[in-house]
Amino acid sequence: MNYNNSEINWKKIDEIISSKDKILLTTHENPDGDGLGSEVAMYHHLIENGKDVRIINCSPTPDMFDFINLDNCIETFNEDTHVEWIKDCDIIIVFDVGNFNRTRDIKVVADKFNISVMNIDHHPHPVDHGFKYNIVDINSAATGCMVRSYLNSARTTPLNKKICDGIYVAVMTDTGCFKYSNTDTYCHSIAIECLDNGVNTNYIYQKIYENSSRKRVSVLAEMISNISYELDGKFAWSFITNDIMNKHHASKDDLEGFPDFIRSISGVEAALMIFEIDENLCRMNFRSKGKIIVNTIARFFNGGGHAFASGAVLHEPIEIAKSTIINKTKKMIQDQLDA
Ligand SMILES: [Mn+2]
Repeated sequence: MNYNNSEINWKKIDEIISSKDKILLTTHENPDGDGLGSEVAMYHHLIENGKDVRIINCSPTPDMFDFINLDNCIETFNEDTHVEWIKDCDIIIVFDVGNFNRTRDIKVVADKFNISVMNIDHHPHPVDHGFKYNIVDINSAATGCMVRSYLNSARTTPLNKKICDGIYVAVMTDTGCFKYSNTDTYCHSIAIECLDNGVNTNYIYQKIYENSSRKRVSVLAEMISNISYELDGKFAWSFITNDIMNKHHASKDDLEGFPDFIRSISGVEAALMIFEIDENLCRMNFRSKGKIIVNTIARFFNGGGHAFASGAVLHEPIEIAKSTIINKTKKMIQDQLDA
């Protein structure tokens, strides 16, 4: 089955999911609100339908999402305790992954035991994506919107609050609180439905966006002081080294939203954050206000993502990576501006 950005027949997809009894749900490493919210929504739907279902991710759940992790339903992969359960699953459903490799240990287990995998995602995927069932809609604002569409076909009863909490988290986070250019009427209709079902939207907003640790603010201050402007201020970028991270005892979770912050600057069309991962590896995250396509730049560095939000890694020490990335990015943005 391959719905690669074509009209999706959710009834057919439900026939497959309904026929399975033992189901693993998962998402990409360093999970975000869309991946986690999609899993949680699907989990509560499948539990209601009597399925043997678990959520197991390759990375831990960031603290800010604790409020949807009821009864610790979101587990972190542990080779000693989970392989035994996963190995005879009827199907694995992965959400929001962009690339199957980003499920890390889960993909290793899926491959080893030859388990069927269904992909539900709004990222572009390569032709050889490796999924038995590939369900992709790159026009969907969030994977959570696709899960909502699935539930519409799969259920005859209204969504319960637990499902709505998951859907709302997914859609709210991937639309930047209904602000980004991907926000459409469907996103708002989902928000209305969630409000009608008792979702406490302000509580969720505060949990996710008004919960900054002091170490995050300290790292943010360093990031801001490191911003450089290029191309008459149309392109701005900054970086975070491990020295900065260690100085403030910060963790990866503290860096959420930094690329969006740079994009928010007046006159900036394209934003870039470079993060040092280790002495020979950096991560880059691009954001665009809508004029510059940034996944082409990410793809040059063997990464991927959406037209206006993308990323890649580069195996170079950060001091070298900075000039490699900035020179190429400036050139590719200039080419788009000239076109
Ligand atoms: Mn997403």
